[in-house]
Amino acid sequence: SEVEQTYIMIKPDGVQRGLVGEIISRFEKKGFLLKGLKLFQCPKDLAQEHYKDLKERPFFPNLIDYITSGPVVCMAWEGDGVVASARKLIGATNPLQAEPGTIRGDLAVQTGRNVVHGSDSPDNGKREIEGELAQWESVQTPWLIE
Ligand code: DAT
Ligand code: MG
Repeated sequence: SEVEQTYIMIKPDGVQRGLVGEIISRFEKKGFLLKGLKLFQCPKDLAQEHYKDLKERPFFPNLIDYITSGPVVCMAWEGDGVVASARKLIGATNPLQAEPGTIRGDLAVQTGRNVVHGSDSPDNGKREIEGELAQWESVQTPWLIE
């Protein structure tokens, strides 16, 4: 079976607040592998597609305005169990309910400004990354995985 990947996106508030390095560090230190990264201005139609499961919710227009309000940092992270583990590192959707030690628990206060996205399943991870990754092998791999 292929190695699991998750799509992590630092939202415009995370970029504007200078939290890019801090957030990347948490995934690096955990031992996951960075397989892709770009700074990207998300167009409205792609934001609507990304959050299409929420399109009937009252906050949907605000969510789309927020995600398209400035550049985001798009990343693919790889490792065993990375999807569920990244969700734990990120913390609860509402930052006031997120545990201290999580990204949202430490760095955010409002659901509508919760600094980071992480895929909720391996299938969605695959779908949200959609190919176009450089092929490379990290020298860390044999020191992380026996
Ligand atoms: P998560 O980002 O933790 O996977 P989600 O997929 O349920 O949460 O929702 C996606 C984003 O939509 C979430 O990060 C912030 C926004 N959102 C969700 N529920 C909300 C609510 N009740 N009020 C305002 N924004 C909300
Ligand atoms: Mg989600």
